Amino acid sequence: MSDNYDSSNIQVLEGIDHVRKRPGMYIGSTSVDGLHHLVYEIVDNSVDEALAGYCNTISVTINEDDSIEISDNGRGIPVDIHKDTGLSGVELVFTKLNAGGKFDNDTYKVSGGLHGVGASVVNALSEECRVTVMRNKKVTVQTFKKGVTQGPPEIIGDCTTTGTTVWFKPDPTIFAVTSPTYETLSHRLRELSFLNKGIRIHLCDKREMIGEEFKKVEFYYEGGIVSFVQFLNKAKKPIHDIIYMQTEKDDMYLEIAMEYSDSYIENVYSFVNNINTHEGGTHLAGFRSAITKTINTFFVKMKMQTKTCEKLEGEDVREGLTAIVSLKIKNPQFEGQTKTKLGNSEVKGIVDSIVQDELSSYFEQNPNIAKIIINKTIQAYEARCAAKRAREATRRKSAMESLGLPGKLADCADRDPTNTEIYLVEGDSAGGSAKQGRDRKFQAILSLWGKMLNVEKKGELKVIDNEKLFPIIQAIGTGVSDNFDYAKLRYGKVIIMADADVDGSHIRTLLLTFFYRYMKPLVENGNIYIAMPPLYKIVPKSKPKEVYYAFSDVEKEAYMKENNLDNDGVNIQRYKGLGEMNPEQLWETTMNPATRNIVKITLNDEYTADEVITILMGSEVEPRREFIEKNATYVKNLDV
Ligand code: 0RA
Repeated sequence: MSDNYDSSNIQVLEGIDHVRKRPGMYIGSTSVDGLHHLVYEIVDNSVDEALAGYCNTISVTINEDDSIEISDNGRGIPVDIHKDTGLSGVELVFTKLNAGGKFDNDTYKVSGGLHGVGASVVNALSEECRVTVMRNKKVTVQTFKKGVTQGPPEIIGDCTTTGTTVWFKPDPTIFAVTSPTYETLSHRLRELSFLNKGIRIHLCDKREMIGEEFKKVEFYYEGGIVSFVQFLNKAKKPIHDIIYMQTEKDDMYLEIAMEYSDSYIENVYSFVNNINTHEGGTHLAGFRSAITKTINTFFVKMKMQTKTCEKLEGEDVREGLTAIVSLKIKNPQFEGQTKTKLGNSEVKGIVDSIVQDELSSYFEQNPNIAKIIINKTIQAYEARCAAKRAREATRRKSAMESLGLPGKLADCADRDPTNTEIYLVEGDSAGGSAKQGRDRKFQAILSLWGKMLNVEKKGELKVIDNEKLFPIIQAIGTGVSDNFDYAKLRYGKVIIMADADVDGSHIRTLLLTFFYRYMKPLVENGNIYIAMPPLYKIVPKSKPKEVYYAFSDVEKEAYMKENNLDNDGVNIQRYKGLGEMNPEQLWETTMNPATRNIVKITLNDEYTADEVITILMGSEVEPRREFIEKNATYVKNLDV
C-alpha cells in the first residue's frame, strides 16, 4: 500500500462525514426529491459513459425493499489499484468527492447545478452500496457501508461482456422518505432519453405488478429532441415539419428542434448538460434573439410588411412555437433561485450567431415554410396590437371610474396575502351564501357570472376582455402573461368553488386552464385550490342535533357502518348544488379552515400537463375523444 494511503483515507472520511452531516448541501434536500437525486447521480455517470460512445443501454430497477439498482453496458469502472492512493478505481469514484469518473476530459460531462456531485455522495448517504463491474472478462465486486469501504475488490466470476451495476439502499436515518416514486423517475428518464438520442433506458418497479409482469417502461428515441418536439406537439396541429439543427463550436455542442403549431402558446424548454434550465439564461436569450432577427430579416426580404405591421417582436415570433434548446458545454455556470439559469456570458453571442446562420439557410432552402411561419407571426402581431389597444381602453375606463377592483368583489379586511384567500364562486345564490357565511377578516368572495371562455381556443385579446375572466384578473391583481407580477398577488389562496356536478367540473377545468396558461406561477407555487363541498348531510334520527357531512359515497358508507346506522335510522340529504346550503352550512363544510376540504392543484409533469390541457381544451377533436375513452374513469379527478 502506498505512503499516501493514510492521508487520502483521512480526507475520504472527512468528506463522508460532511456529506452525512449536511446532505442538503449536496443533494438539495433529504425529502423524496433528495432520494431521487441519488438515482440521477448514478444514472448521469452512465449517461456520460454513453455520451463518450461506449454504452447504449441503461437499466434502473426499484427493488421490493426500496433499494435501487442501476446497470449500464459501458466499459466498466476500472477495478485495478491506483498507484498513488492505493485505492481501486471503483473506490476512487465512490469515495472521493468529485472524482466521479471524470478521468478523461474529451467528452461533455453531465455536471453542474445540484447534479454532478458524484457517486461518492450517493455512497455516503447509503446504508449499503455494492458496485459490480464486468471488465477484462472478470466480474468484480466491491461493497461499502455509509460510504466506508468494506474490503478490497473481489473477483466473483467470469464474463464475456462489460458494464457496471450499482446497487444501493438509501440510509433511512438520513432520508425522511426512502421509497422512490416511479412517475418522477420515469419522467426524468424519458427526458434523458429524448436529450440523448439512441440511448435505451429501462425502468422497472419490482414493488408493483401489472398483470403477470413488474411495472416497467422503456424509453428509446432515435430522433432525440426531434422526437421530444413531436411528443410535445402530439395534440397540436403543426403548420410545418420540425426544423432541426446541430452544431459543434468552441467547446460547445448545440442542438435545437423547433416547430410551429396553430396554438397560441409558447412551449420552449431549454437544457444545459441535460439539466432543465427552468429559469432560462444566456443560451435561451441567444436563441430568442436569433429567431427574432432571422424572421424579421426574411419578413423584409420577402416583402411581407404591411401598413400596420412593419416590425415583428419577440413575443410574436414565439407564439405557437414548440422548441427544445439543448446545449452541452464544459464549464456551465448556473445561477438563479433554483440554480437553473445559465450564466456563461460568452454563450449568448455564440448561440445567437449559430441559430441565425442555420435558420437563415433553412429559410433560403425552404421559402414556403418561411412564408408559413412569417404569416403566423404577423397574425400574432396583429392580435397583440389589438389586445394592447383593448387593455389601454380598459385602463382608461377603470381610471375614469377610479375602480381597480370589480364591482362583484366582496373584499376582505386584511391586506396581507399570506393570510388572505379569495373564493371564486359559480352561481349567484351560492355567492350570496358565501358572502354571508365567510370570515370577512381574511376571506374575499367573487361571484362569477356571464359566459365562460375556453382560453385554449382564443388569443389574449379575447381572454382579458371576457366578462367572466376580467373581474378575476382585476381581483387577483398580478396581471397576466408577460405582465404577470407575483409581488402584486392580493390573495395567497385562490379557491375555485363550483358544484360537484358536470357543469361545475366544466367550470373548474376552464378556470384551471386559464390559470395554467395566463397565471402559471400561481399554479407552480401552489396558490390555486379547489373547494370540495360535501355530497351528503347525514342526521341520525335518534340524535337530531348531530350533523355529519360526507364528502364522498365511501365516507357516507363508512360513517353509517361505524355508527351502526341503517337507512331507516337517518335523514340523508344529497346536496345537488352549493346553492342548497345556507350560509352557516357553507361556512362549516366548505369555508372554515378548521373543517373544510380543499385540494391544492399541483403540477406533476410539466410536459404532460401541457398535453392534457391541450387535449381537453384544444381544437383537435380526435385526441380528445381518444383521451376521454382511455381515461374515462379518471377524468373526474383530473390532476393537472
Ligand atoms: C472512468 C474510466 C473508465 C470507465 C469509467 C470511468 C466508467 C464510469 C462509470 C460510472 C457508471 N458507469 C460507468 N462506466 C464507466 C474506463 C476507461 C477505459 O476503459 O479505458
